[in-house]
Amino acid sequence: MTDIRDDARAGFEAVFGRAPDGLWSAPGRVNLIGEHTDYNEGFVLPFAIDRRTLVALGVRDDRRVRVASTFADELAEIDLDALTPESLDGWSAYPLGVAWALGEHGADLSAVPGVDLFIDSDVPVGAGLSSSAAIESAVAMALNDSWRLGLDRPTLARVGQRAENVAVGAPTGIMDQSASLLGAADHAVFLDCRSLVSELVPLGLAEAGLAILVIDTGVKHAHATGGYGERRAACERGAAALGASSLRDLTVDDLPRARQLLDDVTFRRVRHVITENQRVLDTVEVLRESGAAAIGGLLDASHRSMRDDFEISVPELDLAVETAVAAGAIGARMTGGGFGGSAIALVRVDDLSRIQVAVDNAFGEHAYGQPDTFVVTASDGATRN
Ligand code: GAF
Repeated sequence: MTDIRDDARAGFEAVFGRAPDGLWSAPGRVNLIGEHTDYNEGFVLPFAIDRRTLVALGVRDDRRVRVASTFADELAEIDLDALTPESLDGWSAYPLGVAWALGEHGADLSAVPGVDLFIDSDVPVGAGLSSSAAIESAVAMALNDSWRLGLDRPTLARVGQRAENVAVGAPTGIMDQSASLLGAADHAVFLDCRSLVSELVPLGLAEAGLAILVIDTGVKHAHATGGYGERRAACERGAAALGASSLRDLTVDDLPRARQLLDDVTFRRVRHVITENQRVLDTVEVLRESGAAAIGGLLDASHRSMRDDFEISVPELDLAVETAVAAGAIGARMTGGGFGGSAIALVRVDDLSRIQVAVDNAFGEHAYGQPDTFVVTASDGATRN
């Protein structure tokens, strides 16, 4: 089996006719708990996974930036002096948007050289595992190092988010890029999305004989269109009606008042975010005091809240979650932005194959396409390879 690093180097050489100067990589992520809380300045608990995006980079002697990848045929090309969000579209808006956003976050790009980039990835696209944040984080690290910009990882996470918000046009929060840049093996990233202070929380899965199983339903989602932005708007509307600058400022004690002041839909959106923030705090506490085997109820409650209150699940995700739990998973929930993508199940290693078979069978019985199921491990964040 060839290493994806060799593939990225070979891909660079095939397109650009020379060896790259360096190789960087950044992982996708699974969110253990804390969904749609990041843009509400709340709490999240994702971890970086062992699926990565590789960027091979070669410095040029002019100001052109050229990007090729394994997931698109065309070579995108632009002059650094012409780089604006409006000049970007398609998949290359992710990497080129990062180059633009670095300039927006204090980097002086007036004298940096152009670069050739080749991108390869084994993070599945559209599966809710943050393939886009993995591209942004890998490119941000590669350019930060090559251009000697000296930006720290939390700033690079904001650069990636800015690229996604402005160049790609998806109104997403800071969670995915933070997981990709700040993750560490066997740990989850507990991030306060208001202060951007983060802490690594040990997961201890292997020692406890546990694993996280990803169930990729194959239902594709995109956050630049549709429900994601609508949910974000509902949260902002709810916070404003309750006199709060963000839902982070509200707790479960505010729910009776929210019930009185808000229409039913907005109330349920708000209730999800408020209770989900509390579930993140509870999960961190339970992980520390009792270990991962004790967080199943919190994962299940999170899924119900997303299904019933935030309404971002789909039948395939519900089936994955229900089947996994019925077959013995300790807990399960959809992960990521929703409207498709993946569920995660916390399982005993001994139960893994039984749960995988149960999920496959259930999808077959419902005549849904076969899901892709695989174990992920918590891995290190973005790095130079
Ligand atoms: C997507 C977004 F990119 C994140 O910022 C976050 O809002 C998540 O959906 C939902 O928790 O992954």
